[in-house]
Amino acid sequence: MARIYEKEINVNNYSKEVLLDYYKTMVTIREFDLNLIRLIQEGKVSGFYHSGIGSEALSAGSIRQNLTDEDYIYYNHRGCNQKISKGVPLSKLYGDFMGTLEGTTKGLGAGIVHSADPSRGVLGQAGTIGSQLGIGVGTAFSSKFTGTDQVTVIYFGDGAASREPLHGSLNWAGLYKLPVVYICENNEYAISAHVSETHSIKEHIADWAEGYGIPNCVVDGNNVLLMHEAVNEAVERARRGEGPTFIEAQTFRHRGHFEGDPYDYINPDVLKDWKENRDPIKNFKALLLANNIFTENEIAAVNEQVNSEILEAINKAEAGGLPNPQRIYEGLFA
Ligand SMILES: Cc1ncc(C[n+]2csc(CCOP(=O)(O)OP(=O)(O)O)c2C)c(N)n1
Repeated sequence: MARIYEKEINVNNYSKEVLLDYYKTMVTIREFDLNLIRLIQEGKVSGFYHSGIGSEALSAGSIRQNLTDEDYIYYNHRGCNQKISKGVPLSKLYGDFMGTLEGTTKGLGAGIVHSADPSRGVLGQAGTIGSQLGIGVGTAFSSKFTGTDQVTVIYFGDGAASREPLHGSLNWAGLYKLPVVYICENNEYAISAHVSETHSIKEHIADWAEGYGIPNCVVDGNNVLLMHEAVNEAVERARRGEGPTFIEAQTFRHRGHFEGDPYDYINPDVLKDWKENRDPIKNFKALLLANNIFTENEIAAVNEQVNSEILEAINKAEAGGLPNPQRIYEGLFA
């Protein structure tokens, strides 16, 4: 049975600089998302968008202080949270949504799931949910056999974890002790299907890892410091060559599966509880204020700075301009 990850955390053991970085990253993720939704509503961005609001701590905590540009991540389809945490410039992400030359695909457009930034180890997702579980084992293999200390982190949802690619991936990573950290973003729903309707395992998704001999745990994914600690142990373990770890991070979506989903299959009291009592940013801000690490004024200044960086990024993305038709032939090999 998966271990519940618990640890006494003393916020004073973290430097103010690091705490600021966590707070700013989470606020940036949320404001990026809210502004993207605004752009969709204004008709400036089209296509599906899967909001990551409510799960900011999961990405910021796992990535910011644990991974370098050399480490690889495969994000999930709510993955702007992860791309922002890994340092992909906001203008490039907006550019991909707008289809402008500023985007990582330089005008081909990408929406949420087809962007990549190899210079920061962001290698993409895959067309179908869970496919990144197989591809991630490939990069971990390359790191192991070329003798680097790079770690591959694979993000996927509870729905993706109900598919077969998880098992092939766990088997291979367990067999070869590959430097992989599996992070299952368990927000309880795959579109409208509750996790109890998609998994034969009745306790925790992390229990799947048990059969493959892979250490595993269940962690509160909305607690940014706890998330950092759990992933730190897993990353260090992978760097020492001791193999993969499976982390099930519990969280909840504040919005529907995609923008436009009425989200009427959720119990409103449950949603209210997550928003009011388990919001990762609200709780982290309260912790910082209660410990006199930041003042209200300092927090307000960070929020203001984030807002101006977001607007600057949107302007830069728009100014990138649309590509000419010749663009589709660039990078074409056959
Ligand atoms: C193989 C495959 N089946 C179905 C889909 C359509 N689809 C996209 S997201 C999604 C739900 C995924 O749920 P989960 O993995 O829990 O992630 P969440 O949306 O909750 O973050 C589905 C069914 C797909 N992209 N690929």
